[in-house]
Amino acid sequence: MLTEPGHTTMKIFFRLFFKTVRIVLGPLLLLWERLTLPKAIERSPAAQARLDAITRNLVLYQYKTCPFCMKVRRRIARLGLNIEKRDAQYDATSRTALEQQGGQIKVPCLRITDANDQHTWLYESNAIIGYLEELADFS
Ligand SMILES: N[C@@H](CCC(=O)N[C@@H](CS)C(=O)NCC(=O)O)C(=O)O
Repeated sequence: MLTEPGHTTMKIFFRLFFKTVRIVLGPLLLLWERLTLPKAIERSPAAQARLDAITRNLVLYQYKTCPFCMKVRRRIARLGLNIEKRDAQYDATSRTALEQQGGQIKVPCLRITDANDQHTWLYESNAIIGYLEELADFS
């Protein structure tokens, strides 16, 4: 089916609008995040080491200024988890991996690697937070 010209114009307009919002609000959002990042809950060094061994198998694909990613990053900070983060917006390798292996360009996405080196790609901020909370609870 052919795309209507009006539809294409609207798409371009929205893309530019959100890009502008991101450019203007992005630095402010990052500053706010840095100033208000929650303090990590305390746990024993042994418990932290156990948790670190588990979270070594996790990678968060994200955009710096995506609000859903910020929500997940705040929870990661609060839970005191050490999780590698990859920029799927500007880092071409990460973006391609997210699209080809995860299945879609949507962030946040948590890549979970199992004992057989198989990856599961978990999308949706609430699902990721639920998964991380369970990990932190059981460790
Ligand atoms: N319901 C999703 C929403 C995620 C979402 O909309 N992420 C946006 C960035 S803020 C996205 O990935 N858009 C696709 C793109 O930028 O190409 C969640 O809670 O994780």
